[in-house]
Amino acid sequence: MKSIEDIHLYCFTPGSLSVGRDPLKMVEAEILGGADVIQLREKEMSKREKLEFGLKVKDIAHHHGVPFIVNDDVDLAIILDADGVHLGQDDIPIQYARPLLGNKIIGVSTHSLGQVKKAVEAGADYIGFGPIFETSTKEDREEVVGLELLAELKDICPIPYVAIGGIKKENLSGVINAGCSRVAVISDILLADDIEERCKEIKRQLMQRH
Ligand code: 3NM
Repeated sequence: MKSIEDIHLYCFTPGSLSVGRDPLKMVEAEILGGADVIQLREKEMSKREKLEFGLKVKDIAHHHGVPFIVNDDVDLAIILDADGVHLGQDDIPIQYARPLLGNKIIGVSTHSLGQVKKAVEAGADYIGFGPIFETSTKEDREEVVGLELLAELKDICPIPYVAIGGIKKENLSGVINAGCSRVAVISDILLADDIEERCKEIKRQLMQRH
């Protein structure tokens, strides 16, 4: 199984972006294209639907040796025996999640250097940092943090950090030039005609400069 250090291309279940395609096939295409982790991120499913769908996603991810992470829901992460959970700033604080999750992976979304520092101190295993660029994927999105702030993380963040928000094949070089070879991408990958190929193109760029 890949570890957190191996995470360069961070991918997601499609949510509303499946638009008629089979969501499990989309996840498999991401993995075949080089996704290093899959996050269950389904804003429109009930908890029960997420549970049933999550079991199938976990099977596919684990079949390929890829970790499976649950967004937001600590309880679902435990029930699904996921490899970890990803917590937003409004979710259960890491201090409460850690005793329940033991040594499972805990990732935290951050939108400022202050939030990064706090998440590291609280014992996060990795950080999501964004939005790097404008994005319409997230409804309650924060102010764009930009590439300059991203570049500052290199010296101050002792754990792996993943850039997120508006990252596309076309603007990826800016992220890499800011010293970051770990990215989380939703729409550019899940709306691509050929998901596997888009992942491969992004992964190739990330690994070239890593
Ligand atoms: N979190 P896309 S931005 C899920 O800033 C998410 O923490 C963000 O989607 C953050 O790749 C974002 O389509 C949306 O822009 C990312």
